[in-house]
Amino acid sequence: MKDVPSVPYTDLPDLSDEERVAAAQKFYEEIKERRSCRMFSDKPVPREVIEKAILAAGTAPNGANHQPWHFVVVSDPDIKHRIRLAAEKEEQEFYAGKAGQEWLEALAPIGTDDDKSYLDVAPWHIVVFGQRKGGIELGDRKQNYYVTESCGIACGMLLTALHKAGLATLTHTPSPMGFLREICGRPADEKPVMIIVAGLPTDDATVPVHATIKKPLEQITTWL
Ligand code: IYR
Repeated sequence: MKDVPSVPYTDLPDLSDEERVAAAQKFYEEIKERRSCRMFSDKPVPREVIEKAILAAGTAPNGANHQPWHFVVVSDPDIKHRIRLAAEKEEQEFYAGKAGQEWLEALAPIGTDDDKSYLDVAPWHIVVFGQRKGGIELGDRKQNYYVTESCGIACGMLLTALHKAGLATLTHTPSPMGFLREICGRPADEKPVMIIVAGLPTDDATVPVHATIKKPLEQITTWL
């Protein structure tokens, strides 16, 4: 490593091996209860929860530390409704055949359709944009790197932070998503990545059994 200005790396918890295993197990037990929720209550959730979750997402590893993301947080019912209508317009075509038979068959056990009424109901939409240009200083127009990967990791951390705060979430990816740029007033060099819908589930919310089946460790790992 070259000699660049540096600070000590000291803030990792000092755990025994047993404590590490227990901590990893505890987090697994927590995060395996995360679900993609499509049945939201309109119960309000404080803005501070969303702010802190976005701060957590903003610490994600990313290309050259340019932090190539922007989060548009929508609670205005009119804007949420515009997003719903535009998303449903795309989804109508998608489910009417644009997706193709194989994709529609893959989605059948999840039971999704073009009704996105939860977009009106949930208190928060977090629309995530990847910035092709930017840099660390406000107003920078440098090239950004690994924008897709960086935003993907940030979205994962955002979902995790929201789940830990007791919120239900949904990653919603209408296709194509260009309309989000216009509704959210973002520039042409930003690419919509996904909408993260956040709020509380209805009292009688359910999730498809299909979505609860997770591959075992042996199937998702190779140890060399
Ligand atoms: N965006 C659509 C379709 C959809 C696609 C995938 I891949 C999913 O895992 C779930 C849904 C929709 O939201 O209905």
